[in-house]
Amino acid sequence: MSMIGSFSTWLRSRLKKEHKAKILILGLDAAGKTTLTRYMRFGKFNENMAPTIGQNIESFEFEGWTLTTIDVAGQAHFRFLWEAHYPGTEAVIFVIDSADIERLPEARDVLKTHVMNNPYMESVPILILANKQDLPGAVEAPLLIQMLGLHLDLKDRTFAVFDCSVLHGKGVKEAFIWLINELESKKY
Ligand SMILES: Nc1nc2c(ncn2[C@@H]2O[C@H](COP(=O)(O)OP(=O)(O)OP(=O)(O)O)[C@@H](O)[C@H]2O)c(=O)[nH]1
Ligand SMILES: [Mg+2]
Repeated sequence: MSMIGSFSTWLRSRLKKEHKAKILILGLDAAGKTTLTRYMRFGKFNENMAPTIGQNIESFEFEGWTLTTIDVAGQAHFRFLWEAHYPGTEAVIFVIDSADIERLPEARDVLKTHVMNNPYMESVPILILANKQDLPGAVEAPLLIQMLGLHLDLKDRTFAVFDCSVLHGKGVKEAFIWLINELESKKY
């Protein structure tokens, strides 16, 4: 093989390698993490009856990337298990049920403890999904940012909040495109 040929083979393998990312999906129980994961994996909404116990690990292709998602159990008594997945996380998705106003303070506390104050998450892009926008009374991103104080707490971090409804498949793709762009800019 010529020098140019072997260089381009090497470059291709490097590029392929770089187009992989481990993404941790966090959030309270019933926020929609597993529904999101299945939507990305199978391309459609599936009614997910069972709360997660432990975690679901899925791999799927998106915009030329191989994304491995770790969708954890959100119930309070399982949250200690999240720690095992922090090392090597390249991006975090925090899913919020934006129609469940009563639990927004809890979502904020969990976000603060497990993402904002987590040394493993210091330089990873943070995608916050304001999910369940199809439900009446769902809080939209600008208000959610105010209510959770994200404009203050995350001002030095790479983050974005996207409105979405996994049920209707709205806003999900756009949010993942933002994440991919952030990953691209970190890897090159
Ligand atoms: N209306 C509506 N319901 C949704 C949406 N996304 C998820 N759900 C529903 O919310 C419920 C909880 O979804 P899950 O995906 O199991 O939530 P989870 O965050 O994985 O919960 P844990 O596994 O307990 O941490 C299910 O009944 C879903 O069908 C959405 O965009 N709109
Ligand atoms: Mg789940």
